[in-house]
Amino acid sequence: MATLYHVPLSPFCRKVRLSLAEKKIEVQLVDERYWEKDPDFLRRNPAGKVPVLKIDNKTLSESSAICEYLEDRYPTPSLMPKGPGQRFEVRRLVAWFDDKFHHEVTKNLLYERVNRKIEGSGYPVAANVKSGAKAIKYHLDYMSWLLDNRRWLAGDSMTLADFAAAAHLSSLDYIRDVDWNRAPAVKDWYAKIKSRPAFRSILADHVPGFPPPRHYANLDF
Ligand SMILES: N[C@@H](CCC(=O)N[C@@H](CS)C(=O)NCC(=O)O)C(=O)O
Repeated sequence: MATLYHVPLSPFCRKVRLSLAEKKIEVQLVDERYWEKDPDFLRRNPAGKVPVLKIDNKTLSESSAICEYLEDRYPTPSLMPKGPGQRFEVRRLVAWFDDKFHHEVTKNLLYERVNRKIEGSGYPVAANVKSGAKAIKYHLDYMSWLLDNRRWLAGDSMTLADFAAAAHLSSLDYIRDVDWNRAPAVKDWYAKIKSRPAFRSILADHVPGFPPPRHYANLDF
């Protein structure tokens, strides 16, 4: 069986968990306190970051490289379209969420409110939280604009782009930082993706000291 070293609210780990679950690959989850820099962990990934996936006698890191490995090795069901233009769009959007959204929103909200407390690195910096709360509005509006023209974020089918976005938004929803009323199209998209069996384990997450809101695991909101 595969083993994923992760932290429950990490969007990068969640993206990999969603890919594994959608492809029905059984996985054992191991909580990794990456900030403690355990030598065994650093041997598995010298970059010192989660996720790390052990599968097929390999130790893999970097969430997008992992997801593309899974796509190549376990192609069904596919989370990547076939055409070069569509594949480009999926990769562009995965980078949008894992780079831009992560820096502007996830770091400023999730890492300030949750990671600082768990890692013992002080109180949230109010200016960062304010900046994240402002930036998420722009991102929700951008997603709404995409979803006005498409069924899924990158086109007609569900892809890794949807999992990247849902991974970030689900972690932020866990701490009540998503104003779903601002973006009905995004809310509908999230309700659709959240009701997939692949999402179950993510909706069952409980981080001690941070109880999720009631709607977090509610499939109809
Ligand atoms: N580009 C990496 C980013 C992973 C990442 O930043 N993970 C965070 C947890 S959400 C981490 O392990 N941070 C530890 C560090 O940066 O030292 C990926 O996609 O896997």
